[in-house]
Amino acid sequence: MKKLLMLSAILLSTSAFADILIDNPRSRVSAPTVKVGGAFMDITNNGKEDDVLLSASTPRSGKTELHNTVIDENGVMKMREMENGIPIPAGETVVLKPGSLHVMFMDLHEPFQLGQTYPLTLKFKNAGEKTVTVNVKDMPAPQQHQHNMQKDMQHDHKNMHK
Ligand SMILES: [Cu+2]
Repeated sequence: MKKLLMLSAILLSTSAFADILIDNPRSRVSAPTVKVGGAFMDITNNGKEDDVLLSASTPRSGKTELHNTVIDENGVMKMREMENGIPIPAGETVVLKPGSLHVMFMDLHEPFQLGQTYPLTLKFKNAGEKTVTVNVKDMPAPQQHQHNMQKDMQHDHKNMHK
C-alpha cells in the first residue's frame, strides 16, 4: 500500500516540472533568551502549475510552522498558522516578510547570531524538497516610528513650559 502511494506520488511529480526559485532567504538576529524566530524570502513559481509550500524544517528548531500575520476585528496583530500551506501560484512571486507570511520557528535551540547561516528545507507539493541557506541579518524592527513619537511628545512638553 505504501509502495503504491509512493509510485503515484512519483508519477504525479514527473508531470509537474514546477520551477521554484527562492530568493534572499534571511532571518533576523534574535535576543539571547528568545526561543522563537522567523525566516523570510521571495518564492517564485516559474512553472506552469500552481504549487504549495507545505512545510519547512531546520536542525536549528525543534518545531517549525508556516504563519501569516493578520489583524483581527479589534485591530490586534495576530499570527495564524497556514495549516494547508502557503499557495505559490504559477507565474507569481510570493513574498515572505515581517508582518506578513513567514516561516516561524517555535523552538530555537540557540538564538540566531549576526552573520550566521543555516540550512532550511522547504517542502513543496509539486516541486518536492528544496534546501536553501538562510543568512542571519541585522533586520531593523519597525519601531522607529514609536521612538519618533516619543521624542515629539517630549518636544511638545518642553514647548508648553516656555
Ligand atoms: Cu509567526
